[in-house]
Amino acid sequence: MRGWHVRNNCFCLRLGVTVAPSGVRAGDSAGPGFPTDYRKGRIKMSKRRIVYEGKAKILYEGPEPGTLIQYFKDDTTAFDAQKKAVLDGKGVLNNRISEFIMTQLSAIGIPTHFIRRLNMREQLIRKVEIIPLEVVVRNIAAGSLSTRLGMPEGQQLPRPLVEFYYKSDALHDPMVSEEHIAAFGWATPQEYDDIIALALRVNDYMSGLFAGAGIRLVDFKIEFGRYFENDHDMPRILLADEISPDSCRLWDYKTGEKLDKDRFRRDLGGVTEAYAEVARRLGIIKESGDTDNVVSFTGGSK
Ligand code: ADP
Ligand code: AIR
Ligand code: ASP
Repeated sequence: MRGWHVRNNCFCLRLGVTVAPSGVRAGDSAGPGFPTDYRKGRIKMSKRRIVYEGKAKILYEGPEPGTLIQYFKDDTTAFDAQKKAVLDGKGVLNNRISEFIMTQLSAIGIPTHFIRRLNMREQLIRKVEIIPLEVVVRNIAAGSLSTRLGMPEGQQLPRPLVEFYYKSDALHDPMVSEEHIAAFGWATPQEYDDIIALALRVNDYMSGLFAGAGIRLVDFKIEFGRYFENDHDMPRILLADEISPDSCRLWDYKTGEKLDKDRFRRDLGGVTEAYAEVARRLGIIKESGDTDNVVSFTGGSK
């Protein structure tokens, strides 16, 4: 098995940019105030309008109507942001991993918000009206399901389970049923059916994708939104947000080692290194043999 542990407290990845141990990242059109011209969008970074800043990402106004730029931060939170850290390079990895997975899903006909990656931390996406539901698909008992039902972590579930949580940090994302979704109009019955069908297809495809990389897809969370192509048409449901080790539970097939955000939630250390291992196994980045175009993460990744 390929090891993924940090060697000498520093390991290197070919990501195409250089990341300094902290602070400004070369080749990385960082946050606001960075006067970079987009070839296509012609938006000066310093003039971009922030539409929304969340815990892990920033959404900027996009270059064309109906688009947004999704910026992946290094910020990491858990337990409704009670626990916080900045993990050097995490945003770069999540941007690349989410791009990779969304592209693969599009290729099998799952409609997604992803248009194209702009740089190491940003991607152009279609702006959607987010359906206020976190859709969780589970293959193996873990996390809140294990706590709620007293089921040991690691127990295979008889079939994939789809669960819904109402997106509200203030209410701690409570679990809801089809009844709540219909009664409160969060999704129409047709949208509800479409979301379940899409979520199961995403699970099917991703389970195979990760299995091929020696990784067990335990569970994951996805979000959907309504995309209005033009004012008169019915909206289309698109897969939105991100798919990354922040939103999935990923266990090494052989060792059971966690390669996802639980490393942060449970203080296991080596968070960014685990995300990098996922990217490496998916073939997104290569183990570096040379020294050019190298991202170097040094320490402090917990
Ligand atoms: P949070 O809002 O939970 O702090 P993030 O920091 O990940 O989470 O912020 C990203 C926000 O962008 C999320 O609230 C998500 O619902 C929203 N979002 C994701 N994709 C799109 C999209 N294509 N259009 C509009 N909003 C989106
Ligand atoms: N998740 C839920 N809210 C935010 C995220 N990222 C993801 C977790 C896990 C799945 O949803 O990362 O993969 C189920 O989480 P839980 O806590 O309900 O067991
Ligand atoms: N991201 C959410 C939070 O910050 C939940 C989690 O992933 O644990 O609370």
